[in-house]
Amino acid sequence: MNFFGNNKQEETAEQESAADKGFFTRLKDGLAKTREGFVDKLGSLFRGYSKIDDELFTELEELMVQADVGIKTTMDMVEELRTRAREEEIEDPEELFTEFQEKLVQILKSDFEPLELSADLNIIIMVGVNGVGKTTTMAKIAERYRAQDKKVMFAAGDTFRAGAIEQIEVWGQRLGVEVISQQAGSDAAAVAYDAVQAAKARNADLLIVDTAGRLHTQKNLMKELQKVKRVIAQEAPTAHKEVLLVLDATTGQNAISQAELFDEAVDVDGIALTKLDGTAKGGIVVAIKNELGLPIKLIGVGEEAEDLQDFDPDQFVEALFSE
Ligand SMILES: Nc1nc2c(ncn2[C@@H]2O[C@H](COP(=O)(O)OP(=O)(O)OP(=O)(O)O)[C@@H](O)[C@H]2O)c(=O)[nH]1
Ligand SMILES: [Mg+2]
Repeated sequence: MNFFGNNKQEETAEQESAADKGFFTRLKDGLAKTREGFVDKLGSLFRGYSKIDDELFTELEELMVQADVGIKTTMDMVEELRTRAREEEIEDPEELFTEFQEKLVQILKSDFEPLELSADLNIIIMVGVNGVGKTTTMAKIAERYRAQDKKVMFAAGDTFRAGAIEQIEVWGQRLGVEVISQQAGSDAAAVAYDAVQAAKARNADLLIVDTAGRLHTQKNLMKELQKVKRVIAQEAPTAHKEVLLVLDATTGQNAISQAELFDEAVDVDGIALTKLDGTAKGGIVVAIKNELGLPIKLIGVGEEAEDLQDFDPDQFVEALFSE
């Protein structure tokens, strides 16, 4: 079965042949910077102490904040570890490290919801600030479902940035995906309207709507997104609809405020977190899970189609902590 097929996702490191860079290896490679810049340091920290004291907790807090776990989540986690150490009379720092990892899995596991096509017609609206990876992520999603013989269509809803329509048309040609577009500068909601009619007429399984990057603080542009969403809801009432917010892992804590404002404006259903391969601060995953209450559906760990993966908390933690 193709890379994106479901059974591949259950593959373990041992089952991968050397020739086929499989799912787990890609994940591990993609998280290399975070492993080196955060997890290895955590290991050294816990191993470097012979007893558990305030200094250990202070150093732990510093490491976590540096890795973008965020102040709030860091404080919550460290407080809980202190309590556990006291109540369970843990004296060995390495045992505390195990507790730490368990807590991490627990946070990451809440609301585990992968992307799924659950209706006859499924519509994904890609939203996010400029340059986070909306268009490439939608191409990667399309490639996944094309490989499962689904009929996928694109709506060229970024009518704003120069070259955006051409970019999506190039992807469409490369992937064999029909693109519905209008000329540059036209109304994004009108493109969405056309695209929904076309998707219904062609019995598409999945329509992915690109949108222009916008700052979460630009109120008028957020209104435009609301209009796109409204038109889609009116024209495709029975379709399964998702607003997928794309966040760039390298932007750190700013990603949290982006998510809050997009969620306020258009009710985000899930997050695609891109460019995890480009940062040592993968702790942002923990902050997102703990502070936003929004499911991370997909993670990007590289530039290739296969580098867009379902976010699987167990695999993620295994890839982070494996030697
Ligand atoms: N390393 C890495 N690069 C990525 C990943 N996802 C996207 N990119 C790169 O990020 C850059 C921007 O991607 P786009 O898809 O054009 O971003 P966008 O959000 O559509 O940008 P605008 O349309 O300008 O708002 C491209 O060079 C992508 O290849 C990822 O997971 N890892
Ligand atoms: Mg784009």
